[in-house]
Amino acid sequence: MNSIYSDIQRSILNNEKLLAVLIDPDKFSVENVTSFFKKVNQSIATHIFIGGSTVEDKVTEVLVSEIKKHTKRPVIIFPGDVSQITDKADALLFLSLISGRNPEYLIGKHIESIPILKNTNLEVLPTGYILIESGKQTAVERVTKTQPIDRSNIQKITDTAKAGEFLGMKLMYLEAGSGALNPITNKIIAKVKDEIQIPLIVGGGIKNIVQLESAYNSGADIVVIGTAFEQCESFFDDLKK
Ligand code: 1GP
Repeated sequence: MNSIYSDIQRSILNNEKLLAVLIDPDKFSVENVTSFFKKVNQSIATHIFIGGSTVEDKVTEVLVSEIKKHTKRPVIIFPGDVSQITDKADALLFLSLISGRNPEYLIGKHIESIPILKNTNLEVLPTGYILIESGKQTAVERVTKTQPIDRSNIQKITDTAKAGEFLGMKLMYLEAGSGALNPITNKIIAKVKDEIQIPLIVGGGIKNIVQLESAYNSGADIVVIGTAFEQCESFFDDLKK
Protein backbone atom coordinates (compact mmCIF):
# COMPACT_ATOMS: atom_id res chain seq x y z
CA MET A 1 0.00 0.00 0.00
CA ASN A 2 1.77 3.12 -1.19
CA SER A 3 -1.08 5.58 -1.28
CA ILE A 4 -0.91 7.08 2.17
CA TYR A 5 0.41 10.47 1.08
CA SER A 6 -2.02 10.79 -1.82
CA ASP A 7 -4.88 9.79 0.51
CA ILE A 8 -3.83 12.55 2.93
CA GLN A 9 -3.79 15.08 0.09
CA ARG A 10 -7.20 13.92 -1.10
CA SER A 11 -8.68 14.26 2.39
CA ILE A 12 -7.35 17.79 2.68
CA LEU A 13 -8.84 18.73 -0.69
CA ASN A 14 -12.17 17.39 0.61
CA ASN A 15 -11.82 19.53 3.75
CA GLU A 16 -11.54 16.47 5.96
CA LYS A 17 -9.48 16.66 9.14
CA LEU A 18 -7.28 13.75 10.15
CA LEU A 19 -6.46 12.38 13.58
CA ALA A 20 -3.46 10.20 14.37
CA VAL A 21 -3.41 8.12 17.55
CA LEU A 22 0.18 7.95 18.80
CA ILE A 23 1.26 4.73 20.47
CA ASP A 24 4.54 4.67 22.35
CA PRO A 25 5.69 1.00 22.45
CA ASP A 26 7.51 1.80 25.67
CA LYS A 27 4.24 2.56 27.45
CA PHE A 28 1.81 0.26 25.66
CA SER A 29 1.47 -3.45 26.18
CA VAL A 30 0.52 -5.94 23.45
CA GLU A 31 -2.19 -7.36 25.73
CA ASN A 32 -4.11 -4.10 25.48
CA VAL A 33 -4.29 -4.01 21.69
CA THR A 34 -7.70 -5.70 21.36
CA SER A 35 -9.62 -3.47 23.75
CA PHE A 36 -7.77 -0.27 22.76
CA PHE A 37 -8.38 -0.78 19.06
CA LYS A 38 -12.04 -1.53 19.57
CA LYS A 39 -12.27 2.09 20.70
CA VAL A 40 -9.94 3.40 18.00
CA ASN A 41 -12.03 1.71 15.29
CA GLN A 42 -15.25 3.33 16.53
CA SER A 43 -13.66 6.78 16.66
CA ILE A 44 -12.83 9.50 14.15
CA ALA A 45 -9.13 8.48 14.30
CA THR A 46 -7.76 8.02 10.79
CA HIS A 47 -4.11 7.01 11.31
CA ILE A 48 -1.93 5.21 13.83
CA PHE A 49 1.49 6.64 14.56
CA ILE A 50 3.85 4.37 16.44
CA GLY A 51 7.17 5.26 18.01
CA GLY A 52 8.90 6.69 21.02
CA SER A 53 12.09 8.31 22.17
CA THR A 54 13.42 5.29 24.07
CA VAL A 55 12.19 1.94 22.79
CA GLU A 56 14.02 -1.37 22.97
CA ASP A 57 14.83 -3.33 19.81
CA LYS A 58 12.05 -5.41 18.21
CA VAL A 59 9.34 -4.20 20.61
CA THR A 60 7.91 -1.94 17.90
CA GLU A 61 7.81 -4.75 15.34
CA VAL A 62 5.89 -7.10 17.64
CA LEU A 63 3.40 -4.38 18.53
CA VAL A 64 2.86 -3.27 14.92
CA SER A 65 2.17 -6.86 13.84
CA GLU A 66 -0.48 -7.18 16.54
CA ILE A 67 -2.02 -3.78 15.75
CA LYS A 68 -2.32 -4.67 12.05
CA LYS A 69 -4.55 -7.59 13.03
CA HIS A 70 -6.98 -5.22 14.75
CA THR A 71 -7.36 -2.18 12.50
CA LYS A 72 -7.48 -1.17 8.86
CA ARG A 73 -6.14 2.29 9.61
CA PRO A 74 -2.68 2.92 8.16
CA VAL A 75 0.13 2.36 10.64
CA ILE A 76 2.92 4.90 10.28
CA ILE A 77 6.23 4.67 12.11
CA PHE A 78 7.15 7.86 13.94
CA PRO A 79 10.67 6.78 14.82
CA GLY A 80 12.71 7.88 17.78
CA ASP A 81 15.52 5.77 16.38
CA VAL A 82 16.51 3.67 13.36
CA SER A 83 15.90 0.49 15.38
CA GLN A 84 12.16 1.19 15.36
CA ILE A 85 11.83 0.77 11.59
CA THR A 86 9.85 -2.32 10.65
CA ASP A 87 8.27 -3.31 7.37
CA LYS A 88 5.25 -4.62 9.25
CA ALA A 89 4.01 -1.00 9.16
CA ASP A 90 2.67 0.84 6.10
CA ALA A 91 4.76 4.00 6.07
CA LEU A 92 7.55 5.87 7.80
CA LEU A 93 7.80 9.52 8.76
CA PHE A 94 11.31 10.23 7.47
CA LEU A 95 11.87 12.96 10.02
CA SER A 96 14.39 15.77 9.81
CA LEU A 97 14.60 17.71 13.04
CA ILE A 98 14.90 21.08 11.32
CA SER A 99 14.40 23.12 14.49
CA GLY A 100 17.69 21.66 15.76
CA ARG A 101 21.28 21.74 14.65
CA ASN A 102 22.34 18.20 15.44
CA PRO A 103 23.62 16.67 12.17
CA GLU A 104 22.64 13.17 13.36
CA TYR A 105 18.96 14.17 13.23
CA LEU A 106 19.33 16.20 10.03
CA ILE A 107 21.09 13.54 7.91
CA GLY A 108 23.10 11.04 10.02
CA LYS A 109 20.27 8.73 11.15
CA HIS A 110 18.79 8.90 7.66
CA ILE A 111 21.91 7.44 6.09
CA GLU A 112 22.09 4.83 8.84
CA SER A 113 18.51 3.77 8.03
CA ILE A 114 19.05 3.11 4.31
CA PRO A 115 20.27 -0.51 4.51
CA ILE A 116 17.13 -1.31 6.51
CA LEU A 117 14.74 0.77 4.42
CA LYS A 118 15.94 -0.67 1.14
CA ASN A 119 14.61 -4.04 2.26
CA THR A 120 11.13 -2.80 3.10
CA ASN A 121 8.08 -1.70 1.15
CA LEU A 122 7.41 1.18 3.52
CA GLU A 123 6.08 4.37 1.97
CA VAL A 124 8.66 6.97 2.94
CA LEU A 125 7.20 10.35 3.92
CA PRO A 126 9.85 13.10 4.12
CA THR A 127 8.76 15.20 7.08
CA GLY A 128 10.11 18.43 8.53
CA TYR A 129 9.96 18.13 12.32
CA ILE A 130 9.91 21.38 14.27
CA LEU A 131 10.16 21.22 18.05
CA ILE A 132 8.65 24.24 19.77
CA GLU A 133 9.26 25.17 23.40
CA SER A 134 6.28 24.29 25.55
CA GLY A 135 7.08 25.01 29.18
CA LYS A 136 9.18 22.00 30.18
CA GLN A 137 12.05 19.97 28.75
CA THR A 138 10.81 17.25 26.39
CA ALA A 139 12.16 13.76 25.67
CA VAL A 140 12.93 14.89 22.11
CA GLU A 141 15.17 17.66 23.44
CA ARG A 142 16.92 15.30 25.80
CA VAL A 143 17.50 12.51 23.32
CA THR A 144 18.46 14.67 20.32
CA LYS A 145 20.42 17.23 22.36
CA THR A 146 18.79 20.07 20.46
CA GLN A 147 17.04 23.26 21.49
CA PRO A 148 13.39 23.84 20.61
CA ILE A 149 12.42 27.12 18.96
CA ASP A 150 10.99 29.71 21.32
CA ARG A 151 7.21 29.83 20.90
CA SER A 152 7.25 33.61 20.74
CA ASN A 153 9.59 33.54 17.73
CA ILE A 154 6.89 32.96 15.15
CA GLN A 155 9.00 34.36 12.33
CA LYS A 156 11.69 31.76 12.94
CA ILE A 157 9.11 28.98 13.14
CA THR A 158 7.45 29.97 9.85
CA ASP A 159 10.79 30.49 8.10
CA THR A 160 11.93 27.06 9.30
CA ALA A 161 8.75 25.46 7.95
CA LYS A 162 9.13 27.26 4.62
CA ALA A 163 12.78 26.22 4.32
CA GLY A 164 11.71 22.62 4.93
CA GLU A 165 9.12 22.90 2.19
CA PHE A 166 11.69 24.36 -0.22
CA LEU A 167 13.99 21.45 0.63
CA GLY A 168 11.27 19.12 -0.67
CA MET A 169 9.72 17.86 2.54
CA LYS A 170 6.19 16.58 1.95
CA LEU A 171 4.77 17.02 5.45
CA MET A 172 5.50 19.55 8.20
CA TYR A 173 5.12 18.54 11.87
CA LEU A 174 4.85 21.17 14.62
CA GLU A 175 5.72 19.38 17.87
CA ALA A 176 5.26 20.66 21.42
CA GLY A 177 6.51 17.34 22.82
CA SER A 178 4.65 14.39 24.28
CA GLY A 179 2.77 15.40 27.41
CA ALA A 180 3.52 19.08 26.80
CA LEU A 181 2.00 21.47 29.30
CA ASN A 182 0.92 23.78 26.51
CA PRO A 183 -0.03 22.68 23.01
CA ILE A 184 1.18 24.64 19.96
CA THR A 185 -0.69 27.96 19.92
CA ASN A 186 -3.41 28.75 17.39
CA LYS A 187 -1.37 31.71 16.19
CA ILE A 188 1.67 29.55 15.36
CA ILE A 189 -0.50 26.98 13.57
CA ALA A 190 -2.29 29.65 11.54
CA LYS A 191 0.91 31.47 10.51
CA VAL A 192 2.66 28.26 9.45
CA LYS A 193 -0.42 27.07 7.58
CA ASP A 194 -0.47 30.38 5.74
CA GLU A 195 3.16 29.99 4.71
CA ILE A 196 3.26 26.42 3.38
CA GLN A 197 1.28 24.36 0.90
CA ILE A 198 2.19 20.90 2.22
CA PRO A 199 0.02 19.11 4.83
CA LEU A 200 0.50 20.34 8.39
CA ILE A 201 0.73 17.97 11.37
CA VAL A 202 0.36 19.32 14.91
CA GLY A 203 0.94 17.42 18.15
CA GLY A 204 1.95 17.55 21.77
CA GLY A 205 -0.20 18.32 24.81
CA ILE A 206 -3.61 18.13 23.13
CA LYS A 207 -5.89 16.64 25.79
CA ASN A 208 -9.48 17.41 24.94
CA ILE A 209 -11.94 18.03 22.15
CA VAL A 210 -11.80 21.82 22.55
CA GLN A 211 -8.03 21.85 21.97
CA LEU A 212 -8.41 19.40 19.11
CA GLU A 213 -11.00 21.52 17.33
CA SER A 214 -9.06 24.66 17.95
CA ALA A 215 -5.96 23.10 16.28
CA TYR A 216 -8.11 22.09 13.29
CA ASN A 217 -9.73 25.51 13.06
CA SER A 218 -6.32 27.18 13.09
CA GLY A 219 -5.16 25.10 10.13
CA ALA A 220 -3.83 21.74 11.35
CA ASP A 221 -4.56 19.02 8.80
CA ILE A 222 -3.48 16.12 11.01
CA VAL A 223 -3.54 16.27 14.80
CA VAL A 224 -1.53 13.73 16.79
CA ILE A 225 -2.69 12.65 20.26
CA GLY A 226 -0.90 10.13 22.45
CA THR A 227 -0.82 10.88 26.18
CA ALA A 228 -4.53 11.76 26.52
CA PHE A 229 -5.52 8.35 25.12
CA GLU A 230 -2.91 6.56 27.25
CA GLN A 231 -4.25 8.21 30.40
CA CYS A 232 -7.94 7.95 29.67
CA GLU A 233 -9.38 5.66 27.02
CA SER A 234 -12.82 7.18 27.59
CA PHE A 235 -11.56 10.19 25.61
CA PHE A 236 -12.37 8.02 22.58
CA ASP A 237 -16.04 8.20 23.61
CA ASP A 238 -15.99 11.94 22.84
CA LEU A 239 -14.58 11.15 19.42
CA LYS A 240 -17.07 8.57 18.18
CA LYS A 241 -17.83 8.61 14.47
C1 1GP B 1 4.16 13.61 20.64
O1 1GP B 1 2.90 14.97 19.22
C2 1GP B 1 2.89 13.79 19.93
O2 1GP B 1 5.19 13.34 19.79
C3 1GP B 1 1.69 13.62 20.83
O3 1GP B 1 1.85 14.27 22.06
O4 1GP B 1 1.48 12.57 23.84
O5 1GP B 1 1.12 15.00 24.30
O6 1GP B 1 -0.48 13.75 22.86
P1 1GP B 1 0.93 13.88 23.33
